[in-house]
Amino acid sequence: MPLTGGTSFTSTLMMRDADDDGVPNVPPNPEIPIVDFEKEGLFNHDEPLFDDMFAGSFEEWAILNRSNSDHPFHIHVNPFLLTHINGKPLPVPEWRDTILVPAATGGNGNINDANFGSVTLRTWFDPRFTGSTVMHCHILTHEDVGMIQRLDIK
Ligand SMILES: [Cu+2]
Repeated sequence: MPLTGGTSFTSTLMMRDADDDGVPNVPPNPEIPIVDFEKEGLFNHDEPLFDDMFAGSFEEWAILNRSNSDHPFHIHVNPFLLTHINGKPLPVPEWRDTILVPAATGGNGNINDANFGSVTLRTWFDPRFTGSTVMHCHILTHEDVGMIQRLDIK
């Protein structure tokens, strides 16, 4: 389902930084971000995002918005410490379970020339809670068309 003037919901990506290979798709399409990340298939509610999320561990995630709409990111179970918005550090990091990931800006109609919106957060998987949970866009019409991702914490 295309966003207005943008890309499909399912190509709004989230990834660990180490997964960002940055190899372009072929052929390039000005309405679809150039991506070839390990986690290109994000927003799969049937499969876990990563196979190696372990209770008791800390992780830092950058969540990139490669679309022309804001998307409120919401995660269940473990809140996170929000440290950056669009790469700018917050004066004081905030504990959240929801944060608006800003839309990409600029690009003159070519999403690949846009500056992607982003938030950076640190999370700790509380060892009291293992099993499956989800993160999703809190615009429920987006969630309902697929912006929801299963997480398995072992
Ligand atoms: Cu959304």
